[in-house]
Amino acid sequence: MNTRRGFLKKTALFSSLAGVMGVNSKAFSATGFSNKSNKPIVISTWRHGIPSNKAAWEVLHSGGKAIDAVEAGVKVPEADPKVKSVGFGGYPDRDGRVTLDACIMDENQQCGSVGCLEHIKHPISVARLVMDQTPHVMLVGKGALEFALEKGFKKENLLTPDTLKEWQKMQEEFNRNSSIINIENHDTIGMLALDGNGNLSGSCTTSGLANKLHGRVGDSPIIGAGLFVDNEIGAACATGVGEEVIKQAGSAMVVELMRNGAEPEEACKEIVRRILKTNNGNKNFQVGFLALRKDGKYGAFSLVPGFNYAVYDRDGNRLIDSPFI
Ligand code: SD4
Repeated sequence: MNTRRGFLKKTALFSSLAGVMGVNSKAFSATGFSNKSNKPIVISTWRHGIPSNKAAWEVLHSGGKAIDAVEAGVKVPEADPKVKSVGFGGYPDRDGRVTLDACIMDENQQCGSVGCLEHIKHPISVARLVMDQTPHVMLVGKGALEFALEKGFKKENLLTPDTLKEWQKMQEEFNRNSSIINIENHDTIGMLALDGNGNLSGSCTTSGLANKLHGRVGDSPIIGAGLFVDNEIGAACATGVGEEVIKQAGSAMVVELMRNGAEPEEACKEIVRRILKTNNGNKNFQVGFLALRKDGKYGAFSLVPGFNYAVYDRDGNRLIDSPFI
């Protein structure tokens, strides 16, 4: 019975059952989800989340901190040339340059970020140093590169022969005046972790939209858009067309909705709905959100089918298809 009366009836039934079973009803949320935390846990976007989660889990399982787990986790696809939308081997911009965006955020709401960074394989570790060793949050372009080199990172060519070949083929398809994102072509990794001490952290790293204008920065390095962590409430990250995510302050809003009582999936769905609305119901692109609540409950939602995410908790590491509109 899907009425208020039905809800009240179910609530009453639950309360009396809890009483009979000697269960403390305060141990359950309004949705019946146990407040006992599902921790540690790490979740991340797309199929390459599986090996990334594995690296993060090693940190979490040995008692490490969420912030170290989310850095170690996303370094896996950053170094993998087969992952064409993150780090080394990522698709270049319209001018053939690989420019990377990344950010990281910890349980104290400390954060660091780099935008349009070239020649550095692990932008997430540069973002971590911006957080740990500077009074700033964000460094971009030449300044970010200079900072990385100063900190001992190696300057590398990130464009692999394989990616170059694909990019050259893409040029025939793309209109040179716009950066179109193909629905299958966005594999940003966003990762959220809750450690054994109950602390949350997140990371996000990408080469962004293939064929973007040089200098374009997406949502992924923007705190509140591509990633947001509030250790009292939960964390969220985004994937897909970054411009749409930025316009909604997507990840911060997902966390805010959870603060106001929305379930993780429901919170993600609401922001996807807002994006759909501002696009007048047009669905020829993809956006997806992933959320992890303080108690370890997680959820996701995307605009169109195809988005999946990896979850590693005490039940193992698995890939889950996201619901969509
Ligand atoms: C961006 N959000 O730069 C990224 C694109 C992406 O999975 O690959 N998302 O807009």
